[in-house]
Amino acid sequence: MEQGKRENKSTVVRESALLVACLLPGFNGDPHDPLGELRSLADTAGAIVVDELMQNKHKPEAKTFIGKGKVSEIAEMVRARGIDVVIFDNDLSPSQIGNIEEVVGCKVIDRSELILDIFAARARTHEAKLQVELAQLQYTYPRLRAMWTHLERIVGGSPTGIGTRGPGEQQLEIDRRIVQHKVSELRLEIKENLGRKQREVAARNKDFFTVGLVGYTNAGKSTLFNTSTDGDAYADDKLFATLSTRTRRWDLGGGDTVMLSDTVGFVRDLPHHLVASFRATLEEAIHSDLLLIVLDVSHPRAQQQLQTVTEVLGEIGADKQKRLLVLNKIDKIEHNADLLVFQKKFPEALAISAKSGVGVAELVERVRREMKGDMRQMRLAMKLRDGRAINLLESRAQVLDRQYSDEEVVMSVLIGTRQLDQLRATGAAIRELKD
Ligand SMILES: Nc1nc2c(ncn2[C@@H]2O[C@H](COP(=O)(O)OP(=O)(O)OP(=O)(O)O)[C@@H](O)[C@H]2O)c(=O)[nH]1
Ligand SMILES: [Mg+2]
Repeated sequence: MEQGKRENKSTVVRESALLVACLLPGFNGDPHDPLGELRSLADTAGAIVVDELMQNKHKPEAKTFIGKGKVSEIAEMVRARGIDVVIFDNDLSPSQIGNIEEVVGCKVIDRSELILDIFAARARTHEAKLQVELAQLQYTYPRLRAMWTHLERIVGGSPTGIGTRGPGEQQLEIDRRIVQHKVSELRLEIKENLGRKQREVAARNKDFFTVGLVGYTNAGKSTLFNTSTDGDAYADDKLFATLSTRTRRWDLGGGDTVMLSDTVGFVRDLPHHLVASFRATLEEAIHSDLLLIVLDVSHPRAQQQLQTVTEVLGEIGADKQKRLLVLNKIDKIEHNADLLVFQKKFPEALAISAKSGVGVAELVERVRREMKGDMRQMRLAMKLRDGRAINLLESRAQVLDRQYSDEEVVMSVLIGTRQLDQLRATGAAIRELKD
């Protein structure tokens, strides 16, 4: 299942890159290191960052986004340092890319394209590959013609490297009609997958309390997933280490089990096509009973990352369930004040280190509490022939007493209110006896 049939059409090429950011009012990245995240993204994509350039502006130029003088400066740097690709932190229009490429004489890509490229290289499952392919086609569609002519002129033949992966060189040549046909085919396949996924998720939700791990990329979701379950999710100090969802049993101890899902990380200014096509991947998170928002609280931009995560959760429609904020990587925090700020603002939040395990026991207790709801002592009656209901109750509740009659068993149990609702939702016929 992990290895889809679809071949990855990309090859990672070590290209020398120049990073460019045009800082506009309202810039929501790191003011102390505005190119920090783009640098990590470029590095993840396999580029070698040779130089960086920034410009403050009140508003972008219509033709080239950054100023004319800066474009000449870039052209100069490209020639002097043998740069293969110029990567913009801003999102550019197809014609802006064309205009800049004309002057600088090498490939120009923007932030969205870079992110798409990383997703293309990382996608492993059939589903993730379909989604990336669709997002790439939708993204490149408006710039299809411009791109092809420019690439031909610039690289003199088949394009290679960052930003040219994906739909592939032949597909850039083909008629737009064919691309559109392909887009609707992919949409259909993804829709069918989504339908199947929704049925799977609904079935699982009937039997288990489900918990979704969400958060900014590199927050430590997969690390927490691995320590909590026997899951072997790939965790690495790279952006977008995880691209598809994994769900595993999380044994909370004391006979309590929930289902835990690890998901793709979020990033600011995620191309919106990508958000839409990754909906299926996030299905588990959208419909989980509880969301754990994992935040790298040691990160200088933790506040903004949390905001991005909250926004994306709204966009994908994961806004109905209870959320619990998990402040991760507390072992890495240099100034305790940084943690206190969050704890003061979010008194409900849990501070943990997924790596060392500090705080994980408290997290388990909180999840258990969420899963069970308020604990109550009750007397519940079930038909003896309803073995499933009896089994469920025996395994989920603390049974204090059992009284059998010919047809019924009456159990005195200590059980959470939410837990009882869940048992009833499975169709188990459980009758409450009032004293
Ligand atoms: N110091 C420290 N490092 C951590 C902790 N948790 C995770 N890490 C490290 O942070 C990096 C990212 O961890 P992952 O678990 O891959 O992060 P993720 O949220 O799954 O990232 P994506 O899959 O890219 O969204 C890895 O190098 C982990 O070892 C922690 O509590 N403390
Ligand atoms: Mg991960």
